Order: sequence, then structure tokens, then C-alpha cells
Amino acid sequence: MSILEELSADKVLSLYKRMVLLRRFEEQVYLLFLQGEIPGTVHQYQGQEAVAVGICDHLSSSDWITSTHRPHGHALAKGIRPHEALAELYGKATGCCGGKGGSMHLGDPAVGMVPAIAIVGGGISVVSGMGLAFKLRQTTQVAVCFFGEGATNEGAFHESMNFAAVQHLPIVFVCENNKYGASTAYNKVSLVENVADRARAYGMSSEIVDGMDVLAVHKSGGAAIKAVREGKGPVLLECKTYRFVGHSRNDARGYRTKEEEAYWKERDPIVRLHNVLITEAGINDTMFEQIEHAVKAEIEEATAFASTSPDVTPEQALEGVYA
Ligand SMILES: Cc1ncc(C[n+]2csc(CCOP(=O)(O)OP(=O)(O)O)c2C)c(N)n1
Repeated sequence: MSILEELSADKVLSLYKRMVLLRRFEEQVYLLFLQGEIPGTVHQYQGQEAVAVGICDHLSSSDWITSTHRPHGHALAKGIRPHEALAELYGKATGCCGGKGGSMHLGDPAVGMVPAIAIVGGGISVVSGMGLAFKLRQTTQVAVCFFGEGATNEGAFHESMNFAAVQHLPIVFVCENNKYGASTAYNKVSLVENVADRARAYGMSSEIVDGMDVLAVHKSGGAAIKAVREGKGPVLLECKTYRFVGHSRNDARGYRTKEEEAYWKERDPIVRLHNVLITEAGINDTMFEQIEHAVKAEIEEATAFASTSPDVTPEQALEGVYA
């Protein structure tokens, strides 16, 4: 069946463009990080774009997401501009968190993203409270929790899954299973091969999704979010994906083979959709070039904005501090 029987060409193109934005953003961040422009460290999202883009397309700014130490893709997909995201990475006052959070804490209540929590499993605890608030207020809001498979052996995961299921909370748990928690392979720390199987222990429905295929994520994500919004209780989606880069800086990736990396590189979600758009939607090279140009211009603008923005002042550093 043609993809255009399910989605309009404009919709598929917009998913493609957003994935390209996430990828080019990360490439620019990598460059700026190597140039010493960005302090601290960065955990990058190249390879996983289909997950954030496919899920967030179904959310409005009144729906909320939680994120992790690897939040750049989630932030852009949820609607934070590259400008405020990059300024945050620079530690500038114009950043989405006023420059106080940096790479691992991107977020903005205005678009429905809790500043990301870098403690592994942190967002999983927060999301159950968020879901409970939505339920008690009787809204139709949905909370989406993005987390890595590395978080699933933490107590917070099991407590939150059970609580969400028992309370019938409006939550979609989106596990981005990229096979490794830093350098530790998932099959070394769990005898249960699929995270999705763990949902059954809590009476929660779940599904395994090809996380390298934005159309598959979009379809399963759409169905899950709709069901959750209709009050049918929480869902867990396990998106099988792969990060094309190291865990963070100074990662030579010695824990995985070149063959394995090549296998996943062949499934690059952007290349895959690019090919589908050519064969099924008749998109030509000129149209792809226009997308690349537009994204490049946006990233250049964002870089100029971030690099020339004012630093956080000592006075601002004390603003918003709880006392
Ligand atoms: C509670 C806790 N333990 C350890 C760390 C250090 N740490 C940061 S990221 C990470 C690996 C997380 O793997 P996963 O959850 O699969 O996410 P991924 O990095 O693959 O996106 C670890 C161990 C942490 N931030 N928090």
C-alpha cells in the first residue's frame, strides 16, 4: 500500500523536514562542541530522529513530554526553536531555561516539555504525577515519557508503570531501545529481550515499533496517543532504534562492532524516508535541496542568535531559585 493512502504528501514531507532539522542541529552541535563553544558534555540523538518526530507530531502544546540526558531531538520535535535550544547549550540568557540548564536540561513549559531530567529514570517518576494531575483535573491532555532501555532496571520504572496502570493514567511510555546504556548492552542486564514484554507484568498494553521508520512510529504513536486520550489507560511503545554516535564525548564505541553499526546505518530513518518520498510521492532532487537549504539557514540563524546572545548575569543566576 502507498504511504499516501494513509498520510498526505505534505504531512510526510513535514516529518522528513523535521528529521532533517534534528540531524543537522546535532551535526552543528557536534562541531560547536569540538570548537569549545559549548561547555560541559553533549549526548546526541543522530539515528533516533524517527522516534521523537513520529510521536510528537500527534501532540499539542498542552500535552507534555518528559525527556532524558539525550533531549535535543525531543526538544526540537516538541516545538522548541533551534535558537533557544542552542542558546541553552551555550549557557546564554536567551536559552529555553535561561541558560541555567544546558544540554541535559532542555525544556519549556510553553511547548509542554518539562526541562529534561538527566538522572536515568527521572522522567519516569515525574510522568506518573503528571498523568495523575491530568486525570484528577479531567482534561484530555496526554503525557509522553521518553526514556532509554537503560532505565528499565530501575525501581522508578516498575513503580511508575504499576501506578500508571492501576490508576489508568493518560500516559504513553516511549522506550527508545538503542541497545546500549552507555557501554552496557541491554542483553547483559536483562534476560527479557523486549522491554515491551515487561508491560504485561503490569497489565499494560504495549507494542514493539521499528524506531528507524518514522511512518511506523507515527502510526503506532498515533494509535497509542488516541487510545490514551480517550481514557483507555497507559500504553508502552518500545521503539527499536540505534544511536549513530557515541554515548557522549570521549566514546570510542569499542563495545560495538563495525558490522553492527553498518547494519543500523543502512536503516537510517532519513535515508529511508528520502527513498520512499522519491518512489511514492515523486519528490525530486530540487525539492530535497530546498529542504536542506531551509534547514541550513535556520541552523545558521540559530547559531548566530546563540553565539551573540548575552551571558547569564550573576543576578539572573539567583532568579528562580527556590528558597
Ligand atoms: C541514576 C543514574 N545512574 C547513572 C547515570 C549515568 N548515566 C547517564 S546516561 C546513562 C546510560 C543511559 O542509558 P539509556 O537509559 O539506555 O539511555 P541512552 O543513553 O541509551 O539514550 C548512564 C548510566 C545517571 N545519569 N543516572
